[in-house]
Amino acid sequence: MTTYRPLTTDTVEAWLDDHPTLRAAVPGSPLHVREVGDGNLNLVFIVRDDPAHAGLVLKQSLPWVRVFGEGWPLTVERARHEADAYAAYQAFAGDVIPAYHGFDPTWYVIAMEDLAGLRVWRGALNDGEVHAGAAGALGRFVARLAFHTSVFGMKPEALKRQAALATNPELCRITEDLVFSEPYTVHEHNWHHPGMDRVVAGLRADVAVRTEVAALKHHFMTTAEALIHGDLHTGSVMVGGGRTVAIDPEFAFYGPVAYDLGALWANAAIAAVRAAVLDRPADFRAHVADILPVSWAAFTGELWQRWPGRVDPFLTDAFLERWLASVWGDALGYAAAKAVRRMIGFAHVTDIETLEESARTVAAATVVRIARRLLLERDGLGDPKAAWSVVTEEIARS
Ligand code: SR1
Ligand code: MG
Repeated sequence: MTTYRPLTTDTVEAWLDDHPTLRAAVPGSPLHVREVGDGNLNLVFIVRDDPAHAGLVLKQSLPWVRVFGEGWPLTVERARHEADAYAAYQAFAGDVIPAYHGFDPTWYVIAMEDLAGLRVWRGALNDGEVHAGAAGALGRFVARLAFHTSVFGMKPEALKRQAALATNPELCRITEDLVFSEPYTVHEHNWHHPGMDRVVAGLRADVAVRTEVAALKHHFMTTAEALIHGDLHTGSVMVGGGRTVAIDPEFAFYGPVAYDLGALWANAAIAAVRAAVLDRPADFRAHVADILPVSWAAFTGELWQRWPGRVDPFLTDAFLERWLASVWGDALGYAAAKAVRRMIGFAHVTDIETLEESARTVAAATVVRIARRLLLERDGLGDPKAAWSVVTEEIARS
């Protein structure tokens, strides 16, 4: 089997027969193979000897966008970027990434840990589950990648070589278009609930909003700080049994660290709006409200902890203070852009789309109001309390 073809549940076992090291992890036959990919892009197979026990996960990129079909071609190279990101993150991320077992560059298949017993965080939040350690683990994860893949923790020559290999133009282009440009224009990819027509028209006509988003897009396209995850929303995180795992780093590239935090915070705000609509209990709403402050405290705390080990002592403590302040403001901006795209762009989220029809428009409009204020007021939002008060105020208004 030497040429690329999309795998199926029927061909996975034969593929594994050609990969003896991986086959040793699931030696039985016939294997139990389920395709469980629920993201926008790829095939994901859970392969087990015994359906009740963890086996192996195989993830394969398709030469198109899965949820759109062959009419939207997309390079299969994204699987290599994901594999390379896992390989780089292994050195410092501990069990906050899945155990990585290797990459087949012909079939564009990544082999990794079967996270049996864990579930996607978005679904857990949708169901009102509390996973107390998740926000802290993710804040520390972003800090670690911000340190260990950047000039903070790498020699400049090695960093530049790694950054060159991590150039990920096709996936960056998706973000540049789907997150930053398209939601603010009339584009065939976009859709929204009919009750949102006025909100959407107002946002698109708002020159101040467009200028802020243009500045964020420019920042995203020109800032090469660290090997960021690139798509760290709650659908790219698995939780359970006290463990938090960041998955799906196929959008990884040398980009702005603030983008990963912004992705997380956008989805925290969206989860908060859902929780309010569903009148979830106070402890769950407090848990969602903690995601931003807890992840930010974990992020800054972890960076300060690693800071004495930085490669270049010319970068002073005062510099780190200044850099963190810029990350804070940029992350709020990215959170706003990421929230808007999930309400009026191509890829929406189940947090909102599984609400009752009548609640969806109100919820989506609330998210857009939150995002607009974060975008335009972020210079005056100096700390997590101030930032989250925008979320609670707009929820109270809806
Ligand atoms: C065409 S891909 C749409 C979205 O799915 C991924 O999860 C990324 O967020 C991307 O923007
Ligand atoms: Mg993904």
